[in-house]
Amino acid sequence: MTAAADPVKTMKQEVGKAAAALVKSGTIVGLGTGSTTAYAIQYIGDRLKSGDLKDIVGIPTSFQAEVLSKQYGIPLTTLDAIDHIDLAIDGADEVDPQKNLIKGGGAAHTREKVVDYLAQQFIVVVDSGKLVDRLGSVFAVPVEVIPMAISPVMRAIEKLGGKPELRMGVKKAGPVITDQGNMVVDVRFDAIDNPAELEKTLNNIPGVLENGIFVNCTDLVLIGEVQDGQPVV
Ligand code: ABF
Repeated sequence: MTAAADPVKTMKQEVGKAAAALVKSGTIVGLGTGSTTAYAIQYIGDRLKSGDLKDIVGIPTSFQAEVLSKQYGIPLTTLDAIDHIDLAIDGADEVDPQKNLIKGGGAAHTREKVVDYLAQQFIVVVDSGKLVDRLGSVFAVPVEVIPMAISPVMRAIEKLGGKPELRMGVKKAGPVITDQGNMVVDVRFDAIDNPAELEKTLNNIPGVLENGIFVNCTDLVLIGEVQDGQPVV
């Protein structure tokens, strides 16, 4: 007896497929991180294999994205070898009505922000559970910090009214370490009324490398949901 398909997984697959369908031949594609974008990477690979898509190169936003892209046969390049990115596809942890995002649940937001902000078109792939009225309602703001500055950064964040917590590994004991060798502090705020302002303030704290607030950069949000047990995008 076949196991009933997991509607959430199927929905993520549909969202990823919809994003992959928007990739044009001969373009440079930013490849995001997370489980939803992983399906977009898979379907881009399928399109290359079928010949439906040709002559693209990818810019991965994390080691995870790099490994997946190689697994699915997507040729990769680096930011030193190109002068633009045509389209970036990436996930998010929260999306507000102005299409501002909280990203970084996967501790990859630093490279993601470089690629996603450079892209001429940035597409976000999420399930409907990521939609919020105001950023910070559900997800804490991830902040990448150089290890030697963890203590003063956490004090500075508390002065801003945030509640910082060092992100610890789930399987591996000790703090999560980013692809850059830094740590992540997750910060809860009572209310984020001005995401653009907070994004600048956080990044001005000495020792902070990057935070997971993404503002004024998203062109299209593809939202998946499950209706009557069926995935809808
Ligand atoms: C990544 O995708 C992160 O910035 C974000 O936290 C995550 C969301 O992953 P998923 O699609 O698995 O919910 O880009």
